[in-house]
Amino acid sequence: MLFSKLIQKNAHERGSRIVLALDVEARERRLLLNRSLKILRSVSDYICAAKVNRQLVLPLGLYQGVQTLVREAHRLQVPTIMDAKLNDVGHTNEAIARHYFKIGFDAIIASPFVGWKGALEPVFNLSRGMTRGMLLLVYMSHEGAAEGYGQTVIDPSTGAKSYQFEVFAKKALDWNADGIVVGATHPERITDVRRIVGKDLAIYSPGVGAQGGEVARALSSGATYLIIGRSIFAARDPRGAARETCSLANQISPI
Ligand code: NUP
Repeated sequence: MLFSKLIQKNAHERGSRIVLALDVEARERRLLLNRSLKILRSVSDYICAAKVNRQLVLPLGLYQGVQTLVREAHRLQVPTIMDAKLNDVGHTNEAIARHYFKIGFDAIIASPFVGWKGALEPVFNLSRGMTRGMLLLVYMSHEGAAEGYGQTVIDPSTGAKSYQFEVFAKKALDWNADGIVVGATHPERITDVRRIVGKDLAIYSPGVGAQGGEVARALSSGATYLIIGRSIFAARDPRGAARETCSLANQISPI
């Protein structure tokens, strides 16, 4: 099943638009793996996917470390996203993506700054061949995102001016991405991007809670899924926090 359909199906079945960001920390490897597994199991009813980034891959290792987590997520019927923010030349992007797909990740996040030819094209081809998903960063959640994603750029062939994020949103359509990432801390950018991509492309929005973004603003601006880490996993009761966020999201935008 296409990744976009897989996550949509799961979101409907669980009644949740929350993608859990598992950025857990611990002083040693075994503890880190156990803590991550515990959080994943405790909130799995209230999430539509789980996301891992290199903060976890580095201390745990991929094979046998993160792989254990991905297998457990799949046992719980939770799709997994690798937040690799791929941004190298094609052959290394492809080799990196192959490792992530090999251990079972259902989708990978990439940075569109590197472009298509000789950079992301091989990864998109690989993902299509393996029926996995590709998500593209379109406007990040941090303050400095404006320095790159908010720049005014000039199309070299037509001379037309636009914002960098507008170009990326259009590329996501051209490249047939399975979803895009736009920060919840910039709800007006979510609205702009939604206008460009139409209603069908999923917008994944990180930055709710710990980074200051709001569930209601992000969803009413057009976000499809919310990527949430610390305000769930670092809560005293992660399951309760996930349940509450889920029901708040459903009040704003029922799934
Ligand atoms: O623009 C982005 N902002 C962001 O925070 C793109 C991301 N992928 N993320 C990720 O979302 C970040 O790496 C982290 O895993 C998660 C947000 O976590 P939190 O702020 O909810 O704890």
